[in-house]
Amino acid sequence: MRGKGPILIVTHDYPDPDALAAACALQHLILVKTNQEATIAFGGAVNRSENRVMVRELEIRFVSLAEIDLKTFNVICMVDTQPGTGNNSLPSDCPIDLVIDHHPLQGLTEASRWVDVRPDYGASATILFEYLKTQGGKLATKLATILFYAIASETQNLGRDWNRADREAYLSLVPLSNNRILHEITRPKSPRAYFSCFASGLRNARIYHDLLVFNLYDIEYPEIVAEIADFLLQIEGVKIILGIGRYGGEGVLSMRTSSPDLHAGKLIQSIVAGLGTAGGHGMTAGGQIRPMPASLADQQAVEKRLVERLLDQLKLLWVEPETLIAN
Ligand SMILES: [Mn+2]
Repeated sequence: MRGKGPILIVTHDYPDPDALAAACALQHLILVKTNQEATIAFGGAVNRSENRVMVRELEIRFVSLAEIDLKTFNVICMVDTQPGTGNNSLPSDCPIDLVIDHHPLQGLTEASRWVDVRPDYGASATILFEYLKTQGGKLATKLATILFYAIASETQNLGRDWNRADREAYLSLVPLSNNRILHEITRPKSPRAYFSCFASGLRNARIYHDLLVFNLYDIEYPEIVAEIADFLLQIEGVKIILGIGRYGGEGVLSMRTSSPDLHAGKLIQSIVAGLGTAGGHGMTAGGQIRPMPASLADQQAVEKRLVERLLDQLKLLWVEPETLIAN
């Protein structure tokens, strides 16, 4: 990259802490090695309260992908996502120079010059941590805190989809991180509208055997589906969650399971086939339905189709669902 001119780092839309941390770490590495300030960009926004505090407290700088002219960049990097996955807003014909990710390898990625995809890793932040470690030098507190929070939140403190490298990175980052900021990030204040959305998720939740499905219909921001899915996985007797919402004319799907053998990433791909894009890891996955119809009845029809496919994949018979809480 040295001497090539302006560098862009793209991550997935509505980035989570892992995507932001991987982008910041790559930006730092590029600065140290080439003395150039790379630009971080993505589609959508950062909405989840925890992530907003993280961006503010750790001074993460980024721009909206919609507002930049791609032609002004000579080098394009991608982290925590890959070309053609459907969860980033880079045009699919845009050549990518570097891809670093921990999701399963995509065919289009292989055209890039630097490809480092490690699906066995719990976090993209762990991969970038290894790059920084190899370069030597001390990690500044802010960057260490960003990386630590990314690994902690992505793996739920080494509880899901983690490997030995994640554990090593996590442990070496503990003494370097700012614990006051970490506390502020993990205990953020949220607007009242967030709690209404939670309440509608709880009221809507229906249980088929050990599968729980909830539909939030039109939502104010897409990240809320994954957050409620994480929360509902704590219900006794529930092994798998499918969360649904609608945002910007698209369906937002989130899948969570407490049994990695079910492989959420493969399951969600099989139920979304022909309706949109999806992917993920053993215990967490996400997807997009394109388009998601606007009327309530049509959204319910899409949901019914997804549930039927999912029950089929899980080899479960159709049953009348039970509601989670009495209405
Ligand atoms: Mn990630």
